[in-house]
Amino acid sequence: MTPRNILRCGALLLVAVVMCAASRIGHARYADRWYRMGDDPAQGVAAGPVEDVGGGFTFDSAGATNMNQLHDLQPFNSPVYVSISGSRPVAAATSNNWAIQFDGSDDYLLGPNLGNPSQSIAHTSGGENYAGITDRGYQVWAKPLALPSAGSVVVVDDGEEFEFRMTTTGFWMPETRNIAQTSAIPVTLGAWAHLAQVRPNGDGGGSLSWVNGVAAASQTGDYNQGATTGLVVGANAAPDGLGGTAVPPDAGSHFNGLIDEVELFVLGGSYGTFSYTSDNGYFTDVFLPSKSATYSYVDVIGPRGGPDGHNDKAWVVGDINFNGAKDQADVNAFVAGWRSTNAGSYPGSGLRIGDYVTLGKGDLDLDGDTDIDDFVRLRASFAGVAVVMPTAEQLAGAVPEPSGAILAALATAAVVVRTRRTKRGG
Ligand SMILES: [Ca+2]
Ligand SMILES: [Ca+2]
Ligand SMILES: [Ca+2]
Ligand SMILES: [Ca+2]
Repeated sequence: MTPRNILRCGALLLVAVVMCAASRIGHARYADRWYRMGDDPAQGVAAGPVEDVGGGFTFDSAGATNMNQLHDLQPFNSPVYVSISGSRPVAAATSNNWAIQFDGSDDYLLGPNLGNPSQSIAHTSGGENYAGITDRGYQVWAKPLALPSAGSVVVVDDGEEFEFRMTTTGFWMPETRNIAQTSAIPVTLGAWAHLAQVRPNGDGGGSLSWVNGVAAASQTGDYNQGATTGLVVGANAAPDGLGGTAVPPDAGSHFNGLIDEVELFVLGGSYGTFSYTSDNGYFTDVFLPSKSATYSYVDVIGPRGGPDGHNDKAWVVGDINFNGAKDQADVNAFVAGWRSTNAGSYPGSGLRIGDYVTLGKGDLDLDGDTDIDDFVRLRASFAGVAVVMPTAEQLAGAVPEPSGAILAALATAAVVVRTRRTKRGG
């Protein structure tokens, strides 16, 4: 037993029992890794070089000891633990007190990739059953302190399949395989940014990225199957030609700033379907609590049973104005947002994606626009709720073309519904 496992064994026994009792039902995202960058209860961190404390590695907090579920990261060239208790990414997440700072010169962390979960170390070592599971994603907080002087630098690179970069000109840049997309979202130095990149639904579901909860890029989602290049945090990952990871990473690829709460997760199959409103940590942890006390941050449970570093509060389906309730204001917001779109606001050739901005305009299916599909969802989510719903004719009148024919058909359906209700009521 390693020193790390001895440290953790007692503390996690209870957690493991709770985990067994807890159901995964209701959650989609299931964390395969959770790098808290010093906040694992068994880590024993002090400010200073990562290699000097807690056994020398930084701990994976997703899983139990001696189960082949924990895949720690090895530090190279002395990235350091720094206290963030005065400037947390999520102020209300008070169990988060440490992050790791990278010097932008040669610091990085290295561990096994998640890649395709069915080929990952957790599955092949028997730690998890990811048979048939190919969907995945990650989210991370990054606080850049300086832009690169040339090229672009990397916050996280999972096996050279999925990565997030930052450009010399100060824009976030998601990359899938070797295709990078420069987003329109600027980097703010000295501020925490939430980065998320998700492959939610097979090759056809794309590789989708958000920065601070806002759509950043949409790319195609197929893999290089069987990638053995590692997970690198703070620099670029590349194959070494021998089945491993090139070390040191590219000299110009090192991130200058803080990185925290790196979560790599699996999706699909028994884990459920990705949902932006429950699986994007910026939306659940920062955006929703900022809108209503109904959504204020509480974290006592997660997909593995215990706290997971994310708000337990769920968005009320149909709450378009985010006030915590379904009411007439949501319907009015839908009408005001009718036919709006975020087309052209982000790069890439993948599926159209939405975010809290489009959702706030009625984009209930989160494909970036507010159209007839969203109206169908609006009506469904407000069934039995006392509101005045627009008629399809009114929506059609808002923008007569090009949706007139579809709306005319819906208007007929709406009349039928009203008639039936009248009869049943009588
Ligand atoms: Ca942390
Ligand atoms: Ca939680
Ligand atoms: Ca509302
Ligand atoms: Ca939509």
